[in-house]
Amino acid sequence: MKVLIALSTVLCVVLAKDQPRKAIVFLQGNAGVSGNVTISQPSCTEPVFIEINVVGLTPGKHGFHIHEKGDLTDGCASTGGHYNPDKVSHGAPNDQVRHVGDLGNIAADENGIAKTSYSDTVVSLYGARSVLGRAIVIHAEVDDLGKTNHPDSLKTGNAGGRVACGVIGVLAPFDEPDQDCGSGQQGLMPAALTITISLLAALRLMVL
Ligand SMILES: *[C@@H]1O[C@H](CO)[C@@H](O)[C@H](O)[C@H]1NC(C)=O
Ligand SMILES: [Cu+2]
Ligand SMILES: [Zn+2]
Repeated sequence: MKVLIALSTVLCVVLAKDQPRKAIVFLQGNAGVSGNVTISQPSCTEPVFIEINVVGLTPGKHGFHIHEKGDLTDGCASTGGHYNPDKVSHGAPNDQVRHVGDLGNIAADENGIAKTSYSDTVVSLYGARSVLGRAIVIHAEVDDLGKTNHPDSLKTGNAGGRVACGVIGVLAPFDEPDQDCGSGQQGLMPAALTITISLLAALRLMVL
């Protein structure tokens, strides 16, 4: 069993051949909120590390999401809904069921500053589900994480208006092809993925 796990991991790493990626988000809004977010990922098989620096917020929690479009034509209003390629319900960052873009809340102190960092295993800078080119949006209110009876709870977390946003752009330029951990489309990747997924499925069956 350990051999199988090792094999499937090696297969993914070898075929992915990825370099580290790093993204920058320059946050702006009409409400005096500004700041930046960096998203770093050492390889396609490792979690992203998100570093957040925001000023000008009202004290307390604010919904913090990745929205599907990097379109700021109409300010934060034109960034679309939460990035949700799986078409599932809104949730908390640690929930099994969540939008890819569901990063929960950031908390501003009494001076309106939110400075924090954490890892996330769902967001990725690689492949078909990469968040590069999409947007980060900060909301006026707290994201209820899909846990209240409000009609919007399982759609948006009822986090209110959009006070700042920015496009997720490339910070560390990379030039390797955009091979994918999860749904490759070219060359060896589909075969490798099928093998990896079959191995993992077999492991699941053995465990159950
Ligand atoms: C993000 O903002 C912080 C605080 O203003 C600043 O120190 C940092 O250099 C910024 N990061 C980038 C990558 O611009
Ligand atoms: Cu949002
Ligand atoms: Zn959501």
